[in-house]
Amino acid sequence: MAGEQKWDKVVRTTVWSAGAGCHGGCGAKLFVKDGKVMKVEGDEDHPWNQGRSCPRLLSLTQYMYHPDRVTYPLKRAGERGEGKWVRISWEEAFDTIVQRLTEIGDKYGRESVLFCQGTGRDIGGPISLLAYSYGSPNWVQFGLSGQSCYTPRLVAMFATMGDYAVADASQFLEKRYNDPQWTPPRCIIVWGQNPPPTCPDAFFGHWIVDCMKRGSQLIVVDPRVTWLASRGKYHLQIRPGTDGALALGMMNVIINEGLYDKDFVDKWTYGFDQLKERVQEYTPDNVAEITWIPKEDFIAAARFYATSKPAAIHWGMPIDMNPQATVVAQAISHLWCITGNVDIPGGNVIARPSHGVTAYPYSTAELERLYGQEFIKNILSRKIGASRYPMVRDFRHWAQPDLAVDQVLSGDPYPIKAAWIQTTNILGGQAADTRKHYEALKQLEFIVVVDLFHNPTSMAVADIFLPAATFAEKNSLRSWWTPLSALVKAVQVGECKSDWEINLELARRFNPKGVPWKDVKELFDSRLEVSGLTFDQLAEKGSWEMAREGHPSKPYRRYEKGLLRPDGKPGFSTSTGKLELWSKCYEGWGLDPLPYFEEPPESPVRTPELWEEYPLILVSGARSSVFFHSEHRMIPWLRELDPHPVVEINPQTARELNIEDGEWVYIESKRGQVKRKAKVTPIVPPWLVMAPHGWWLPETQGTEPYLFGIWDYNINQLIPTGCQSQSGYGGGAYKTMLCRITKIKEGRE
Ligand SMILES: Nc1nc2c(c(=O)[nH]1)N[C@H]1C(S)=C(S)[C@@H](COP(=O)(O)OP(=O)(O)OC[C@H]3O[C@@H](n4cnc5c(=O)[nH]c(N)nc54)[C@H](O)[C@@H]3O)O[C@H]1N2
Ligand SMILES: Nc1nc2c(c(=O)[nH]1)N[C@H]1C(S)=C(S)[C@@H](COP(=O)(O)OP(=O)(O)OC[C@H]3O[C@@H](n4cnc5c(=O)[nH]c(N)nc54)[C@H](O)[C@@H]3O)O[C@H]1N2
Ligand SMILES: [Mo]
Repeated sequence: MAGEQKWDKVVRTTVWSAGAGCHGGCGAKLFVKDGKVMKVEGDEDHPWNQGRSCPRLLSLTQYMYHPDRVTYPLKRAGERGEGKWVRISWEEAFDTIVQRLTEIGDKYGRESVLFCQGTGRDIGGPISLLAYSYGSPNWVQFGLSGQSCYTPRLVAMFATMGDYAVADASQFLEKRYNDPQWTPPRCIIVWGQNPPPTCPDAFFGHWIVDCMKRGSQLIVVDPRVTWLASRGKYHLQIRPGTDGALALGMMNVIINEGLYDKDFVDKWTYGFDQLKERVQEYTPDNVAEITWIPKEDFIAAARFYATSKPAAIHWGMPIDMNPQATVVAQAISHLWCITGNVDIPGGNVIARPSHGVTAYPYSTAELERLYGQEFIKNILSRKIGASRYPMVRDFRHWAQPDLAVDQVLSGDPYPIKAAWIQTTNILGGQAADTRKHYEALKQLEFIVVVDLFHNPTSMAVADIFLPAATFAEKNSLRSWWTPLSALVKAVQVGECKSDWEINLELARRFNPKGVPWKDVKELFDSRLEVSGLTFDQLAEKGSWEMAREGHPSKPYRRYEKGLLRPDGKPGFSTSTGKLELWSKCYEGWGLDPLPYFEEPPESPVRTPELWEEYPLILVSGARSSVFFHSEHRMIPWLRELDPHPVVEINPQTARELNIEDGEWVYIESKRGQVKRKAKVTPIVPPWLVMAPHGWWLPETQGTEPYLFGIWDYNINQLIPTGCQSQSGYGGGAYKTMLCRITKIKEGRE
């Protein structure tokens, strides 16, 4: 092919949403020939991934052009669950949806429609646009018990700091590790997260490895021996759900030994004396007993963290799934506050939407302007959970998921009659208590699913199925910290549309006044106005631009420069202007303003009689490095790497139970049982088993009653709902249940 132009074009874009699936935000190059993506590479010019790409990105073409992908709108032909569908046009789909949702809204009230999303892809914008334009306050991550992903961390940090902070691996700087402003953290605590195989929340595992190459030493807090744990200076092998006690115990050591940053604490924090008093209850002996970590280990780790400035903490979702997650996250954020590791190079830096752009309207003022005061009042009062939980009422616009499913079933205080399901596989992995969510969804009169493939949820309950685009097939916008990024459309597949296109069209039909934009690009341009860039300009820059020097979205030490507060004064964006170790917000919500520890709902300590019958702690859902939640099981390259629904069992435990590696077993709890293939591995301690979530078998029968095998394999059947803490956010028991393992006898499989 010498001299011949091999590709028609190479499109530089941002990886986010369907395809790879993740929250990542990598830069990618898509090689296009004859209207098809032929090859994908990580973009070596992108400061975040610097050319790297994950297995899902590398298999993108298998995903985009998969024979099972749904590429035009469908209408259910037979009964729900029969798997009979007919092709319809977009026009018919839109007309039917508008007609049905209008009828239901007129009869039962607009709040009777749930707008359900999954994890944070580029869905927050389109789905809130649609829900609010339609007039429902019930935008919800349906099934995610306790809203326990990310939200508890966010609220704890906002309550403490007025902002959100992340470990600084130089990601805010274009030159990255070579930028002279940056210093590597001397210590990084990796707390309940396993970043190398995952791509969690706009932070990459390889950043930690890059920091390690530059001298960072690790403290890893994880019950499993992860790759990073095996390379840590300290590995604190914690009993799941006891992280709050550990954080308080570490503060006990740091404060009582005088290792905190006194000047910083005096100048910039509020409530230190009360915190000091509170941590006295958490003596090293108590904490060792609670957490099962030898006290010498966490004392040494606490000393190391406090004396290694700059030090950073990088944490994960098991914190959000902790009982009292908002309290645990508060305690962990106090660690960087009392050691003065706030917004300094190599510490925990404040992360704000790049250039001040928000990809969708979410401030109350903006929402009021678009949808009117009456509607905002409605959100605050009618949103499910708002009247029970002040935190749910005031922080973010989500409805509370555990109450939402209960309300579908009870009709109390008002009926729920329809659901719009977009970017979530509720029955295939998001929801706790799968059966309860199945019963609830089955009751609804009308359900739309917007997805790329059929899955157990769409098969069981969809009336209309709308085909969504992958990231390679759409324009979209991302301002999740820096850089400000564009997703740039490279190709079209079938009749698929982006979530933004679908929802903009429907939103306009429901509320022409609230939707002034003629198309998605015009909407993006209006969101981008504060950056001085248009969507096309951003796309032309290779799809990203880093935050600009002097802007509040660019570190460091912004609290000294008056860049954080609306009044332009130095300090933090809290009511006291300080880091609130005693939280005024929590106090205002009727919650304890200081952190404390509470046992998980089921545990050897809280429910000892249950522990006798079910003597293993069940952690579910540690991430697979090839799959994203319930996705990608149909992608050949990925399935080959992770072929079976497994359960990790320690060799000693397996021996006691007479179980060999690779044998099929039951995981049983008081709620039921699922099948798994034993993976005998010393990664887990003898008292714990770990079962990945999101398992269904796309190669098997999708129709009722089998539904691709969810009743056999979906671990979420063993996870209860209703464990949200007093705050309403957090506490989903996905990591802290009790179970036992039994061998599947001959003939029973
Ligand atoms: N047992 C257990 N369960 C868990 C967890 C756990 O740790 N343990 N983790 C929980 C957590 S933290 C989360 S966030 C949830 C996640 O739960 P979900 O977000 O529901 O997970 P996915 O399987 O990724 O489901 C997404 C669905 O949306 C489709 N999809 C993907 N991208 C797009 C897109 O851009 N547009 C559209 N329209 N559709 C798209 C996919 O094909 C898939 O069917 O799962 C939770 N479930
Ligand atoms: N490849 C891939 N990447 C993903 C996802 C995916 O499905 N696949 N999902 C995305 C989503 S939505 C999320 S929320 C993130 C989640 O990603 P992470 O935050 O990394 O969450 P997990 O993988 O569930 O758990 C991380 C580690 O915490 C440990 N752990 C379990 N329970 C506890 C506990 O009680 N305390 C402590 N200290 N540790 C515990 C587990 O052993 C595991 O090694 O990943 C995102 N990235
Ligand atoms: Mo998540």
